[in-house]
Amino acid sequence: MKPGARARLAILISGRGSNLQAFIDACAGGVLNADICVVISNNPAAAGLERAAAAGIATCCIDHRSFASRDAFDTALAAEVSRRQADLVILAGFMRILTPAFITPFSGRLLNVHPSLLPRYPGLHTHQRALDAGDPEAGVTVHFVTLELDGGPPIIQARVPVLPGDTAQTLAARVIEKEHLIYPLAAQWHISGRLQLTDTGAYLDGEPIPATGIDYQENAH
Ligand code: NHR
Ligand code: GAR
Repeated sequence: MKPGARARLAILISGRGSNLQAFIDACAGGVLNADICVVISNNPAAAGLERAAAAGIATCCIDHRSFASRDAFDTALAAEVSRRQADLVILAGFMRILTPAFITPFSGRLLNVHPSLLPRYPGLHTHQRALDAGDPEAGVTVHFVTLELDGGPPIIQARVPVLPGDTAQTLAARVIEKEHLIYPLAAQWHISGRLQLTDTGAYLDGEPIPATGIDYQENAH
């Protein structure tokens, strides 16, 4: 990418697309020096596809159910992202586990937002698991995607309190507000060349990022 050029983002979704909306807003509002070149869903019914179309963004549905294997699905997904010449791939509520056929070509340019304080609760049902464990706080992590599910190096993490009477739904609503703040911020770090993934982990401005990511404090970035 030429210095100062607008980056091309491919955003992968499976559902509602509120994180996608945060990226649409961040691109339009100048927070992100980027354009979304395509929104891809594995799920034809994803509401996020309509948000993208409403914003004039190219959409594409690659239904995993029409492929014989994960590998074949991932190969088709990778071909679409490559065809759009994306600089950075954003998983935004994308619900299919990815194989090397997708991870390898985009390694270092592939981010995910996961709704827990990793390394706690990789995988699914994170909010219920935090409640069941009696955790006093919960949160969200943006991380580089590697082959290890939700195990790639964290970039940034934001915390919220767990409040009396919380359900998985009320907790999720508190967490997702933070997702919408930290995910575009991490993407902008990547786009501006500040963020790197190497064999020894993730770096911001050449400094190793702590094992649980940079702690997001509002008004302090
Ligand atoms: N792929 C790899 N290789 N590494 C990661 O870190 C990934 C990934 C794919 C998706 C997102 C992740 C999350 O943030 C993500 C990270 C789906 C599942 C899952 O179990 C787990 C974690 C995540 C996404 N998916 C089931 C599957 O069989 C399907 C579940 C469903 O359709 O509801 O793929 O939490
Ligand atoms: C978000 O909370 C995201 O962190 C989570 O799904 C939600 C998607 O919301 N991701 C995962 O659980 C990935 N397995 P959205 O579609 O409104 O952005």
